Amino acid sequence: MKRLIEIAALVSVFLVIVGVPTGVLAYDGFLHGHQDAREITLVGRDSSWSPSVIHVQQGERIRLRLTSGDVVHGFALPGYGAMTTDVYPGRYATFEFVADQAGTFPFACLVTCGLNHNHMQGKLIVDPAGGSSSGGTTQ
Ligand SMILES: [Cu+2]
Repeated sequence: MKRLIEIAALVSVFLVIVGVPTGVLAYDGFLHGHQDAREITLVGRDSSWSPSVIHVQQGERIRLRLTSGDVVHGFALPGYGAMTTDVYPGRYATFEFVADQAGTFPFACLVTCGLNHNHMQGKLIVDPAGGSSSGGTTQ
């Protein structure tokens, strides 16, 4: 009987030592990791962004890749935290975030890049979870 209690105690300890970290990691992966981010590339050129309108679904993990096709631009998406960066030709700046807020969020260039710089704007449209959407990106 004593031996049976020892075995049960060992099994219990084993389950706690292995099971708890495994469960925590699995839960964390479920929340953050397993779903790969949807990658969207934005190109700044001739004082405009392509695409200028980005449609995503609320809850999607998004990886924005920003580059320039001509001169140095800047990028700001104020609706999603402090997403600002310079955007250089031939390089990629990357932001990864979860589109957790539904709505329309303007983005713009922050560097005076040409005569039409003030028009270098676009918008991120986050469709509410469960709502209908055409999906994808549009010009
Ligand atoms: Cu600009």
